[in-house]
Amino acid sequence: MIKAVISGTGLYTPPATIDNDELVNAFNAYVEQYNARHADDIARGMVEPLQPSSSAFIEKASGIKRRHVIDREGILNPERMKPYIPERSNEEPSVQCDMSVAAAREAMEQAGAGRDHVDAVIVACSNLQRPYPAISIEVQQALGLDGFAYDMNVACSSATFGLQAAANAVENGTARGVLVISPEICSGHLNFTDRDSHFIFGDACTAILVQRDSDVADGQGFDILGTRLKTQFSNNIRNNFGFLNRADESGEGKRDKLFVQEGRKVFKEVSPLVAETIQGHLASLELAPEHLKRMWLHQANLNMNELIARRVLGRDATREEAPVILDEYANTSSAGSIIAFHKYKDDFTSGDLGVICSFGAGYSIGSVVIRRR
Ligand code: CO8
Repeated sequence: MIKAVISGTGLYTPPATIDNDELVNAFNAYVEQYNARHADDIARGMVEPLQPSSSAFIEKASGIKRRHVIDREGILNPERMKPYIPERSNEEPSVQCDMSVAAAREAMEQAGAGRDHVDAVIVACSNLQRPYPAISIEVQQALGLDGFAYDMNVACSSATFGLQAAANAVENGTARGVLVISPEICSGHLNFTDRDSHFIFGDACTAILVQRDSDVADGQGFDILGTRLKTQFSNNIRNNFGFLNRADESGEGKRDKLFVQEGRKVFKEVSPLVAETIQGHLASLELAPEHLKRMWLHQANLNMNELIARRVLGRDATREEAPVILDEYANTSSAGSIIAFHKYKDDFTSGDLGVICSFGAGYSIGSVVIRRR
């Protein structure tokens, strides 16, 4: 029987960063300009004045200190408040293809896998820069791979859902080696003029290579012991951007065509669901939380992760048990838990157990239990 193994991971981090003070300065300059522009209507009570943001609030409410972004200048320009990412011709690689190739090459190198060992590419992320042709097929060509490729989107859980699809394909023999790549350009869909959410997201791309066990050297990589996915419909994280927008002009430019959320509700509703999903998943594998060396959790909010880890373990988790990368990267949607895994896995020795767990819009939760070979 074929078993699926995570044999390598890769990460592309955009070089540009924005810290909280820089982001807040740009936001507050925008607020001042807006309020000055609408001074008369504000005085007549016809327009609500905008409130300033604060770095202290951002760090306390979320744990985020800075974020990496594809473009800094456009986001920090109070006249613009969105990234500037120039369009490319059809003859050039797309932005998401470039990010994907960088992360995928690192994953293949780490695994020691050549092109002959990889025959499927899943690009799994929250926001795809075009509907077709699939970004994954472009990546497949750029990497010189045979086989097949497809894109998928389950918001923050795209990478873990992609991991289940990859493990299934390897175990049932429809693929030999599958790359799951998450090129997250969250800055493209973040409303930088919205005080409640302007600080939440950053950009990054991760790649994971899943291979059949017989292709991976003994003692290398992580056995996938099991995957568990859970979805439950909610409007609390939503983005109504889509191909039907042009069919009703009245919706153009409205707030709901970018990321919107009820952050408090998400926090309250998702945290217990995640803890239950991890506990149920471990129990189904006849494992207990104390068997885990590490939880690589989705990186949206530090307080949320501490609460989830406490619920799973029955006590506070240490930073070694539940590593944090959101201080440096902010929420990179589906890339977050994989960045944590990529950066905090090298101290594992044979037999050590861990769980990768994502959660987010949908709601969607993905749990992947793994064991160092
Ligand atoms: N500066 C200063 N004060 C602020 C700010 C600010 N920027 N923002 C809000 N406040 C004020 C509010 O006005 C409020 O004031 P008052 O108490 O007087 O009413 C007070 O601060 C508290 O506000 P909140 O209750 O909103 O603050 P919270 O403590 O709940 O923190 C968070 C807000 C950080 C958003 C928190 O609720 C959170 O992180 N929740 C979880 C969210 C989450 O995990 N979401 C997952 C979404 S990601 C996902 O699924 C992927 C989607 C696809 C990606 C798309 C890319 C763009």
